[in-house]
Amino acid sequence: MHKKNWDIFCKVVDNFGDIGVCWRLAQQLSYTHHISVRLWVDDLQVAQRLIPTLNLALPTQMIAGIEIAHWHDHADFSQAAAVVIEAFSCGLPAPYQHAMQAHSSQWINLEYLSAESWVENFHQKPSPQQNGLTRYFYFPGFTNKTGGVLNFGYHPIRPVFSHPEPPTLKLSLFCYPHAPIRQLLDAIANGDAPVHCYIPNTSTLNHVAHYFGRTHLEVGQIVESGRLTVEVLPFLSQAEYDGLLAHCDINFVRGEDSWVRAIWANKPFIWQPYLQEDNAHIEKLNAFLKQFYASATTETFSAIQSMHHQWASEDITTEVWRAYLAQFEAVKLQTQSANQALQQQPDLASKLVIFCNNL
Ligand code: TRH
Repeated sequence: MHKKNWDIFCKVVDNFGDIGVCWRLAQQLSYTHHISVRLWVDDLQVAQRLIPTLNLALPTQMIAGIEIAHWHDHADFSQAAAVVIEAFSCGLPAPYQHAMQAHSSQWINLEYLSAESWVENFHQKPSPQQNGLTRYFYFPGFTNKTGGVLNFGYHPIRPVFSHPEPPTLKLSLFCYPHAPIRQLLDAIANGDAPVHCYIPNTSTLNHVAHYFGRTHLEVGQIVESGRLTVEVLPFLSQAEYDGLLAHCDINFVRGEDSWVRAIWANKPFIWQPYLQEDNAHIEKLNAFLKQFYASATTETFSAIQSMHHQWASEDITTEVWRAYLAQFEAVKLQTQSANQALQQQPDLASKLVIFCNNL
């Protein structure tokens, strides 16, 4: 029997990953584990981009069986849950911590996903706090000794496309603005295979517009260059974004949540890790590639690695894109078998529930 009431605290630091991960976790705890979840979010506007039915005027509201509460200084923090998830070391309000003491709540700090080996040593480690509470570190990861990978998939909603089934390779593009976007588009335009590229409307769209010699691009617009066709999509709901990943043959993803969804979409993907100091993101990337594609042949691994390294280091050449496509069938098979292996392990939410029950 598990503890039935959980609170998740989510601070939107930048981008969409903080709320992306927390919203998915909240839904999986609720749907699969029948836990009553309250999700505290400090920035409802960002949350609304992923959850379009969210009402910005309400301090608290129920969506898909989850209570979403606006986290601000004057919110009512008097009722602490049995289990409290602090996402990505976002900090918990002092009055809420008092309520946790009175309620003997469990305190879990959910960390970022990484395939690096040190994660196993820090996963589940307790950190006693001055106020008598114990905060536990929970590290998601790809091995049995880590916290697992979040695996809540929506029944994907297919976005509305202008060209639902182009007779070409379908690609989705979601990346950070410093990625070599123009070089990638150029490599595709000059490549051998025709590619239809769906791009949801984010801050990178102006780079795409510049590539086509325009000041901006509108949602719904379709532009072409050589072998490349670009279709601009609106920023999608999270469920529709999953639908886009399922629809495409190759997905360019970033950060944490879209990366995980690309893995579960079971299609070849190129992951751009969140930029960190001292090239820590490259170490994270290398650890993941080594772990995920461990059984790939040298040739296939090298094509995957070169593509990722160039994408992360801001320079893509036509040769690397060609080499990647030449290995495409092998990359597909490797991705599918790595996906299957990962599915054999318990997912993050299930492991988290067991961990909290056993505390
Ligand atoms: O937005 P991100 O770059 O988030 C990042 C990372 O999580 C990073 O690790 C963290 O440090 C930083 O935030 C604070 O990328 P991520 O994690 O892929 O999150 C994007 C979310 O947005 C994901 O849930 C998918 C969703 N999404 C949509 O719902 N619709 C869309 O159209 C697109 C492009 C994305």
